[in-house]
Amino acid sequence: MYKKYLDIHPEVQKALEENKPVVALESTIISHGMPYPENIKTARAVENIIRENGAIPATIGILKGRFKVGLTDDELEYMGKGEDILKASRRDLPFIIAKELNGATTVASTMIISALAGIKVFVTGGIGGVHREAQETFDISADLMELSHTNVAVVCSGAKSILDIGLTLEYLETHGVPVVGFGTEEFPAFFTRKSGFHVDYRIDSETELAKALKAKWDLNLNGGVVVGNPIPKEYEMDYNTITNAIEDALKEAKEKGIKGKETTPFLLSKIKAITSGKSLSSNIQLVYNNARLGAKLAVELSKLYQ
Ligand code: PSU
Ligand code: MN
Repeated sequence: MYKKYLDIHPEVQKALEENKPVVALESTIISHGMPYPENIKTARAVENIIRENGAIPATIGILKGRFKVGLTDDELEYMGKGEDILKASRRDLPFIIAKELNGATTVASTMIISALAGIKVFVTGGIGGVHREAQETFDISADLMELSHTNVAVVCSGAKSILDIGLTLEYLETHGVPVVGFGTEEFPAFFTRKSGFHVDYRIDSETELAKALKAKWDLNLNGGVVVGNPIPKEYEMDYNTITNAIEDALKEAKEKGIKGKETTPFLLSKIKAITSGKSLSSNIQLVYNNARLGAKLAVELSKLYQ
C-alpha cells in the first residue's frame, strides 16, 4: 500500500532486493543546514565515501509529493539550490504529498521513509533534541519521538549544545532509545568530542554494534538507536569559541522571537556566520566520518540478515 508513495532509485532497489548494504542520508542538512554550494559538494562527497566503504547511498527527499529514496544528481542539485523546499518532519508528510510539494527530510522523516524502504542504517550530522528552556517553550524535536518507535540506527556526532544535551538524553532514556558511543564513553557534542554526559554503552566495533541492532529488532524492541561518533580530533573546534558562538546565536534567536521549525536552521546559520565558516568545515568533516562508520555498520548488518 505505502509503496505507491515511494520512488526508489533502481540501484538502491536492486541493493535492497539482494540484501546488500544501503545507507540512508537526510536532506534537511542539505537544504536548511548548510549553504549552497558547499551543501551539494558535501552531499556528493558523502555518497562517494559510502560507496568506498562498501555500501550504496540513498539520499532521501521529497519532490512534487513523491518520496525519493536515492536522488539523481540533478535532484540533489535541486535540493541544495531550490527555494521552495519545505523542512519536512513527521507531521508534514501527508500534506506535502497531497499538495505535491518539495520537502527536505529531517532525521524524523528520513527515518520514516528509510523504514518504509527497508533501510536500517542512516547517517547524518546531528540529531534534533530538547531545546534549552524547553520547560518554557516545549520545543522538543520530533526526532526524539521517532527514535522511540522507528527501527533505524542513526549514526551522528551527537547533538549540538544549542540543545540541552542532558535533557535530550533523559528524554531518550524515558522512551527506551539506546544511546551508544562509538569508541567513546562520552556522548559527543557535535563540534567537540566531549559533552560532559555519558553514553549508555561504549561500542568499539561495527560487528558488535550490528549484533546489538539485530538483537533489538529480533526481540521486537522497536525503535532506533543513537550512535554517537565523535568528530575526529584534528577537526574538533575550540570549546570556548563554539560555546560563545552558540550563546550569541541563542541570544539573537530569543531577541528576534524565532520559534518552531525555524529555530534549528536559524541557529545553524548564525553559528556559521559567527565562527566565519570554521564551524562549517568541522560540520562537513564530521559527516564524512559518520559516513565511513555508517557504511561499515551497514556492511556488518547486511551479513546478519542474509
Ligand atoms: N542539527 C544539526 N544539523 C541539522 C539538523 C539538526 O546539527 O541539519 C536538522 C536535522 O534535519 C534535524 C532537524 O532532524 O534539524 C531538527 O529540527 P527540529 O529541531 O526543528 O526538529
Ligand atoms: Mn523544534
